[in-house]
Amino acid sequence: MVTFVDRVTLHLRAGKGGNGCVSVRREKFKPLAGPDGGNGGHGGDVVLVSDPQVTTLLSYHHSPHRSAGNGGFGMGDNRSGAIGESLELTVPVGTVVKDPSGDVLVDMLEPGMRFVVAPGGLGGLGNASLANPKRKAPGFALLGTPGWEGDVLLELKTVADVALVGYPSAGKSSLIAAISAARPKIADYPFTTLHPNLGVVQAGDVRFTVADVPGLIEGASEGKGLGLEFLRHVERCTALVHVLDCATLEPGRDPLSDLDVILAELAAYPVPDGQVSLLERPQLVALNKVDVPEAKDLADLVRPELEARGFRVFDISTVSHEGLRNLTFALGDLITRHRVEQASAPAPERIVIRPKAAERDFSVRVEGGTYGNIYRILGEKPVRWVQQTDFQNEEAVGYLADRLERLGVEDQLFRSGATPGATVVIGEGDGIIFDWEPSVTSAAELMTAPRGTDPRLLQSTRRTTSERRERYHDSMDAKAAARAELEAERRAERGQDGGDAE
Ligand SMILES: Nc1nc2c(ncn2[C@@H]2O[C@H](COP(=O)(O)OP(=O)(O)OP(=O)(O)O)[C@@H](O)[C@H]2O)c(=O)[nH]1
Ligand SMILES: [Mg+2]
Repeated sequence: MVTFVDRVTLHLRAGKGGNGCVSVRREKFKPLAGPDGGNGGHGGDVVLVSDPQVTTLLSYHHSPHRSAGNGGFGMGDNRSGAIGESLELTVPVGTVVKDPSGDVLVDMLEPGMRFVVAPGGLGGLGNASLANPKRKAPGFALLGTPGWEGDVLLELKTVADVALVGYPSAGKSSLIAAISAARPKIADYPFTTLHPNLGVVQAGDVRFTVADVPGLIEGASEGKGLGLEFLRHVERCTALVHVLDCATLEPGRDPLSDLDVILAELAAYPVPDGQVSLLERPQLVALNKVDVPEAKDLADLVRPELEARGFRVFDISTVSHEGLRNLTFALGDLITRHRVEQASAPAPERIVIRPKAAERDFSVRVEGGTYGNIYRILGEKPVRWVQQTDFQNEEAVGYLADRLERLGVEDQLFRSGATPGATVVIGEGDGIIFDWEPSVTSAAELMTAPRGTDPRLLQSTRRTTSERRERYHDSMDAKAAARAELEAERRAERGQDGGDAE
């Protein structure tokens, strides 16, 4: 049964945004009292939170499909849809989040870090929000956009100050059990430890963490034993302790050759860019099992040689607890010194995760197709706008066209050589396909008239000032003529009447 998992692929789906609502307010004596359709709620995000209480990615191994709640629909009477419930996934401190191609998205190396790994979709605007002085009663609303959907890779890299490395059965787990409250499995067969164990050690007033990783053997870098797989967990350690077994009865093994083998394996481990290679970190040697008399003799024998090679050497026994205090205090000093150095060193550049600046741009890609060129419009905005459009609703489609026009998509299409009737696709894949009918404003460049003239000017319906003046005079003349006629008629009538009376 698996009890420890340090690598897992998560399949995530953030919540979909709720659709906006089309609704018209009705009042007793005013049945059409304006739009009142509410906005859809935003979809919930999937958020990773680093939590020191969590030590394994096991739960994600068992259920890697996770999704956040969808946003609710907008409703009439200006009621907004409910906001989708966000999903928080707790991960151990030291989890590295990567995209499927292996690029690091974020390194959760501090407790309490939050990373929105899958942002939820946007809720669509209701027709109340789409109303403006020019468009008083929109008969459409925007749809919610889908939330982010995809895979991410979680990789746990334990964060500890000290790592214990050595052959199997050298007593690494026994050591961590003797100096901390950790209780790993201890047994006299190789590869007892199958996953890293963490312990907290208190030495005087220094407190530091120690990691025990599975044993290494010759050829580990080629995958022998458990391989170098678990050295990922010592990557972030400040110091290494070589635990050497002085009581082994295996032929061909002694503390010195063991150390050489381990050093060679460690040298073969590639650390990520920007980190100190394992062998350049401070290293101490612990000669273990000195409670056994022969082991004590052997330790005395090899100590000068090790010291000559520049290592600080400690005789220890995890059974009698001999030498453990010296070792932990030496480690405590080392860690304190390192911490002071770190604090005085210029702070490493903090990675600030900003929401991606909304892409102002879009691009038009020309692709050859069986029936002539296809013009593909790519860019965050056009793609989102298409997602928000209800294609059953003509008004909504018109709104989309207006938005695209305003962004300058049409001009760009002309510049790319599109002609009326050309096939235009928005987004990758099949996307939304339509035959393009340019609107008048951007048609100027399509005209075949000579440069500097525009045939549209000829059919201009706008009157010039002199024309207007002429028209005015004409109408004034006409009015004067009409008045004169009326006057003449009246006079004639009066003449007749007068004639009768006289
Ligand atoms: N006599 C004696 N035996 C010890 C001492 N430390 C560990 N052992 C024994 O050595 C054996 C292996 O110990 P572990 O702590 O499991 O060794 P390990 O290095 O963690 O081994 P793996 O997990 O297999 O890599 C056990 O049987 C322990 O009881 C010691 O100081 N003295
Ligand atoms: Mg062990």
